[in-house]
Amino acid sequence: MEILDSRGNPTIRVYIELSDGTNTYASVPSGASTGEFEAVELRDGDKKRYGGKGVLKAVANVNDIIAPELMGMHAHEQAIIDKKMIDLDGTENKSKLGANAILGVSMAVARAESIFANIPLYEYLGGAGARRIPVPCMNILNGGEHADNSVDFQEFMAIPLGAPSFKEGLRYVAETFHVLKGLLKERGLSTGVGDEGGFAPNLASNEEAIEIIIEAIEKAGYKPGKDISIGIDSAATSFYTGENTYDLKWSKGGKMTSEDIIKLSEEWVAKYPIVLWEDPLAENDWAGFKEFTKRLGDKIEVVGDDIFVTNTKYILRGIKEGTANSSLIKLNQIGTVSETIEAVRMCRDAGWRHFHSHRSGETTDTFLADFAMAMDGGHLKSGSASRSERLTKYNRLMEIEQELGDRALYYWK
Ligand code: 2PG
Ligand code: MG
Repeated sequence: MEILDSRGNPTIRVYIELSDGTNTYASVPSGASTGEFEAVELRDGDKKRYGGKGVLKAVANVNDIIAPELMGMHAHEQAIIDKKMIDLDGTENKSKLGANAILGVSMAVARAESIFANIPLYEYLGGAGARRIPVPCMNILNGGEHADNSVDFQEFMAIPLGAPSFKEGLRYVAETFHVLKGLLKERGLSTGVGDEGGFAPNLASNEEAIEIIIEAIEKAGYKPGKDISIGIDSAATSFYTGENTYDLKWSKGGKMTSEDIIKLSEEWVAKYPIVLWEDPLAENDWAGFKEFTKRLGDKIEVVGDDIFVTNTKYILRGIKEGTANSSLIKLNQIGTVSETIEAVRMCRDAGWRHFHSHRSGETTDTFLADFAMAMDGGHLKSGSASRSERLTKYNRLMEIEQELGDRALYYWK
């Protein structure tokens, strides 16, 4: 069925029933700062409904094309079911049936089997070794395409590396979020939030975002770089204007080249407790990315999101060329659970990290929490300490940590 996501746009929810009566469902998220080569999210294009964003065609593809083909298959045959849908679609980017339709089914199948087997989803997908709770990288200040403020970089994350457990880590960064609100208020700045629940104030520069977050960390009683570190997702494709030009409206530099961006990043990494930087350069700027990694890759995690789109074809190129040292992982960028696991496997084999992520348009589905846990990447991002579609994933991880008790692990690297 068609449901609405956290931005009020249609998305798809897939219901599934097994022959023993087990039934469940899964809902699919949707991005705003999407990579050019992401699998295709099928939208109706009928301007009379939701400005063309309806997903009734994707729903029909599930009901009329996918469902009859899967009837009689076993829900534990995830890879076979996913392959079947990939073949049914027949395109390279899932544009015929829609990655939203296919992923909804793929997730629902995994969840149904875990319920049938009476094993938590993270354990079904990750085995008995799945006991490390990912560090929450909390995006407490939003900019770029996720807000309408004067900050070019999309996400500023507080990362509680020094916490003894997930629960404590979440508390560290949630407290920081509340202190940040107070600081913004004191300065007469807006405390309204962006798409991922982080504040979206009009600041004088991108750098001011880092400085005010560090101030909030300290005021909350934590040590920057020890208890809580910083991560950035520039989502640089969104301000790349072509021909080696990045148009940063809110930096002293203004129009910058790749080299200018790298120099600025080096300054920031030397000055601030930054441990992770996602999409510092645009998705087509492979050379810039490589240079960035050459100069900063031994100091921080360099994550490719739009450039790799959770696709082994691009991750492999990145591994060969030394483009990054980590890949963002989003189920809906590639469109099936099995292919997402392949992307993770490729990262692991190369000694890369994999950073698990929600989308800016989300639902209250908690699949991501279990999936990140199962893949054992050590960290995930699910937005800020506001908006329930963000917190539901963090809360699910607290639940898992409690369930695991002494078996639970919490560390970054
Ligand atoms: C990103 C994501 C999630 P979107 O760029 O990493 O934070 O944003 O879902 O809009 O692509
Ligand atoms: Mg990103």
